[in-house]
Amino acid sequence: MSSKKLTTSWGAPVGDNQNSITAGQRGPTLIQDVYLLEKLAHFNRERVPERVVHAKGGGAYGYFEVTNDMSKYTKAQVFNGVGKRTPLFIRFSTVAGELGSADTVRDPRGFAVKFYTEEGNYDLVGNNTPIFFIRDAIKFPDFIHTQKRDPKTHLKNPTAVWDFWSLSPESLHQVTYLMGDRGLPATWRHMNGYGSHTFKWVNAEGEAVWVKYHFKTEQGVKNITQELADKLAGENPDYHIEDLYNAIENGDFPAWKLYVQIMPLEDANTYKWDPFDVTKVWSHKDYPLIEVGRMVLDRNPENYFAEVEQATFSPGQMVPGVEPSPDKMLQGRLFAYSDAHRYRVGANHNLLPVNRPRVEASNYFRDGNMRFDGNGGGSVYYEPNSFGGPTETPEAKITAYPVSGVAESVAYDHDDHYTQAGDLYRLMSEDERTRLVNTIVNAMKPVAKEEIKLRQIAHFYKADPEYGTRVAEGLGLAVPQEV
Ligand code: HDE
Repeated sequence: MSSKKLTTSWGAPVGDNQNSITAGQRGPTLIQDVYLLEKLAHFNRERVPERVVHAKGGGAYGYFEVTNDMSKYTKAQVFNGVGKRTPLFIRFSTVAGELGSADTVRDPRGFAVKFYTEEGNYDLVGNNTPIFFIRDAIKFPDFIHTQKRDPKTHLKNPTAVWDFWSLSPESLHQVTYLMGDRGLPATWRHMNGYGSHTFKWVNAEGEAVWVKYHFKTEQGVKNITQELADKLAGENPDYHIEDLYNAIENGDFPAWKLYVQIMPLEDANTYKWDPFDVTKVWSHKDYPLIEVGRMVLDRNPENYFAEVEQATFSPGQMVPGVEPSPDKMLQGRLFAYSDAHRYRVGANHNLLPVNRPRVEASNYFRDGNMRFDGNGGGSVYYEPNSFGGPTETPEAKITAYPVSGVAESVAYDHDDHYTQAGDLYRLMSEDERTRLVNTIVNAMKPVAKEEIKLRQIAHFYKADPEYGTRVAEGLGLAVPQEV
């Protein structure tokens, strides 16, 4: 078998990859062994900063196929024309753990899809839950601090977790979801995905609607028990990565159906829930699921670092026909992701093969770290110009959207954090409720201050008196007397 010549990074043949150059057999190593220096120096630089959240994950390639034409609602080509196929890359992840942490911990799971559409990349960066803990981006760094390690002990800190949640009652719905059975998906293949936020779709006539995305697993939703999750976390911390990899290698391609909920623009002013509040869902009775298409994952990446670690998803990467809503979380995310990419991967992250659009990107951006393509060659590098440079597409402008108001720091005006959390509790079977309460009681036991526990119990009680009572009893604390 003929093998390739081993070379330095500058392509010259390597004479010896086992023995460094020394001054005699026992002499010190010579600085002139530049290959050794390069090898050690490159090794020191193998790590890039891990994602500050969603550090641990796995990815796969696949395609999306339209089964129901959406041109009535959006001009986005990816959702138009029955049978239309668009290649995609997906990354699943846990949120709070580090790169080497266990896959089966109780946590939301990231569900980030990059559609390589004919109009550029469209990233739908969602989770396996339709809601979130908070609803204003300004709270995110503080929230994540409580999910990560305590700066003094470098341990997870349940007191901080429940202190923050009990003082941020908008989290109650997502906390109930997370502490329930769906907080421990059996595998990534056995969970649903959600865009979570409300987005805007615009059709070719310029008519807009509000939209929410739901990916429903064709494998069926399957969860595991806390006991099994704990066992797997010890025995095989990479359980979910391995499961997805093996399923795809074995030709058992996982699939999801994509549905949307569509809300007419004007309903946003009168609907009983603020549709831009990501801690709330829209009732499926009010806005039924409409099928859009099917996502299939059929190819594993060739190289984890190149394709999964360096993948950069951003809710800001949209295509014509998809626009943001005024959701305050989404608005913050429009900045945060691309900023993370510039820091973590570099200003030219979109030139990397996994991130590069499948259509040619042509613009007046030039230079920057690791500009490894032709950098526009000798083409015109400013606009306006008289040299036939790339031109605008007026149809791709955002749709006009009237806004009014006074600039101020202002909260959402809907303060009912309890009805939907209570509805979720009441939807659960008796067994599920018992597991939910046990999980919460075990999670809250180590909280250092009784005041925090009581405050949180009062929230559970407001959602449903039985819910609050059972948690209080489990913790051996007083049951609140009134709502
Ligand atoms: Fe993220 N989030 N997030 N997030 N998020 C990141 O982006 C952030 C939020 C989600 O596989 C980071 O590239 C802010 C909601 C996924 O690469 C960072 C806010 C939802 C992934 C970031 C949120 C998500 C991330 C970390 C509040 C579900 C992994 C590094 C305004 C709808 C994507 C990076 C992947 C990753 C910020 C809230 C999902 C720091 C500021 C809500 C799936 O930019």
